[in-house]
Amino acid sequence: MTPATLAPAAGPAAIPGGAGHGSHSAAAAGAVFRVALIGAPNVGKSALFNRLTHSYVTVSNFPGTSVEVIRARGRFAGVSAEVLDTPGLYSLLPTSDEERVTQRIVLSGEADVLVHVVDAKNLSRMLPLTLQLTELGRPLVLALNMMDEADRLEVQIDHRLLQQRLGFPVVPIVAISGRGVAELEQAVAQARNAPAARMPAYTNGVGQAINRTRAALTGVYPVDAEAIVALAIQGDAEALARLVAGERDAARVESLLAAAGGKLDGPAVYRVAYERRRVADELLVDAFSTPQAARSRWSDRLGRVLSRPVTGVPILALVLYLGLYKFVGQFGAGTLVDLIESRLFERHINPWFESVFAAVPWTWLTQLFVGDYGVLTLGLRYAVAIILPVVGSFFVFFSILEDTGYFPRLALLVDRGFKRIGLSGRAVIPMVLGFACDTMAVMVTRTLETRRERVLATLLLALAIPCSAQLGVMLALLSGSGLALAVWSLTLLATFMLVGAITARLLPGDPPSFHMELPPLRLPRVGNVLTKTYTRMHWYFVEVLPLFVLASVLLWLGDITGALPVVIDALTPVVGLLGLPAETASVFLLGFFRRDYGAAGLFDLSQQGLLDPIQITTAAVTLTLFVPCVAAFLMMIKERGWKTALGMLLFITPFAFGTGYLVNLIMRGVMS
Ligand SMILES: Nc1nc2c(ncn2[C@@H]2O[C@H](COP(=O)(O)OP(=O)(O)OP(=O)(O)O)[C@@H](O)[C@H]2O)c(=O)[nH]1
Ligand SMILES: [Mg+2]
Repeated sequence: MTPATLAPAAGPAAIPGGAGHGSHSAAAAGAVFRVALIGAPNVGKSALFNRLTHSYVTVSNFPGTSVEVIRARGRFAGVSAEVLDTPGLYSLLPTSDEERVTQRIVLSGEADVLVHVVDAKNLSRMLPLTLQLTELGRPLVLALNMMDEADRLEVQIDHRLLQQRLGFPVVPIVAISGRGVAELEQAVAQARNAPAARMPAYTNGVGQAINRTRAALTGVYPVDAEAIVALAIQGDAEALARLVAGERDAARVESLLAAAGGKLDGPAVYRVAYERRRVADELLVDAFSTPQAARSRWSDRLGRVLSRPVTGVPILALVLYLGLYKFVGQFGAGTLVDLIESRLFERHINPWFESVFAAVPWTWLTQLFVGDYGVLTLGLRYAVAIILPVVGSFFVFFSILEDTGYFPRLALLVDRGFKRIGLSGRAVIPMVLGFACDTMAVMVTRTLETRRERVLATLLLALAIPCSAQLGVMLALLSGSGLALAVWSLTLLATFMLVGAITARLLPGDPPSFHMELPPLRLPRVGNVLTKTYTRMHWYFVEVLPLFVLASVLLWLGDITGALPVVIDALTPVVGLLGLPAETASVFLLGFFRRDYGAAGLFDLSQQGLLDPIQITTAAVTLTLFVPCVAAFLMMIKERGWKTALGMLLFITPFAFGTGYLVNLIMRGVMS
């Protein structure tokens, strides 16, 4: 068999008279050109992006970390360029929203150079996407990332041979250490002025179908129309729309595509994909091989242990116990909070603030800063003394788990249970991220394939998944009583399953399918864990502190205008129905701004000995089920639309209070 080659000399000639490229769109001010990093999920695009631009975007060991396009400046052989980090995709034929984002970037032609980032050890699986990218007729560079792992597994890659056959640069790199990145930068700088990549010589009717259709087109397209035609033949709606817009004749486009499809035996979507696969296999002859022996490694074995129910469930319980209960709950929310809150704030900072304001003659001003709802004594204290240590320790724990590759195994483990509530194992990632931050998680529901699944996941996130800040404070609050902790966790779990199962019945649509790539288990890198924790804490603070201050100011305003007592009076019978003392009314008011703010308030009350275990449980359950913070609600509106978001709010509010009411009733009944 003669290996295929795409080198310009032997490859198909450019179609004469073909539509030119769209103008090389000007990149951001000062940048001379634009580079887009494209590739499958979890191959290290973001890690490479951070190297190229010296910026930081999240890098995690699971597919679907990036769901948005991020842009930053880099330098390539001394020339400034804008670099785009994109959400991962398996082919240019998208199956979910975040893949669609990347497809749009690629088809819009805004990138002057495309860098296809692949996981070198899985090169064979990823090369068909390289071929699909060549169809765009853009300068292309293939970055073989994770060469460290490929070397360790003794994967043989002759990148020079491959480069010769492809006709564009192939550069082995290790994004996390920087190995080969300088060469890659050089290659990108050169590729910019080199001939563009060309579509390979597809046979079995595929090349003919694409070329014929292409030749009949008269419109002007931002990238080589071959790529768009190939996608349209495969039934992609976006590509079809582009063709119809370019030709201004829907009927003709349709008949052209029908004729092309007629040339293929079997469904076009598979024929075209199969053809790319075939050409890729030919290109890899003598250039790529994996040793069989490297297959069963410790990480594979451990991975199976983690995702099989018999062993996986106890391990999950252990991980939760050690990570959440011991580390976040006892160390973070116990030891650290104690240190900062009781030692630092109560003994030093608060008295100092108070003494400073004692000299101020205006009571209203004193109240604003150091009163009951003072910006300093309440807002700052809750944010810094209670929530900061809790979120901090949670983010450390979470980042470690993220980087090991445990989450995809967890997804496999719970897939069957999730099916019952209309979700697939894929939804595990947003759900787990919800424990870090619901706002972030609602955004990540984009990785789910159907709208039905996205709505379900958003509702469950808003209702039953407490975010890290809240979780930590709740754990600290509940850890005094085993019963309270048990009732709280079981109520949340039951709500999650029950509301999920019922909503899944009510929402029309098919149950989702599940396929998720399993990345290898890796030892977390300390640097990445620390950077990630720091970035998240920073982000959290920028987000939280203004809200806390705002809430304090509003409460203070209410207090001095006399409106607050009226609202609290109105709320008192409601909390009374839940068997809670009047003091909790203001806590619920705080919880309206952010649930963790409310949780911190509960923690405060319980430390003053104002709540018995039943009251703690009731208040904790109600507050946890209650809508997330204002930011999460805004994100729900942004991602799901205001009607759906408002509908969820209207359901969740009475549901939370109703459940609290029942918990109180049942516990009092049972315990009396
Ligand atoms: N060993 C090794 N690990 C790497 C390398 N590059 C990235 N990783 C790891 O691979 C995982 C995925 O990296 P990301 O940069 O988040 O991957 P991505 O392509 O942006 O993923 P998505 O955003 O999900 O599409 C992380 O755990 C990285 O630490 C590499 O060259 N060698
Ligand atoms: Mg990424």
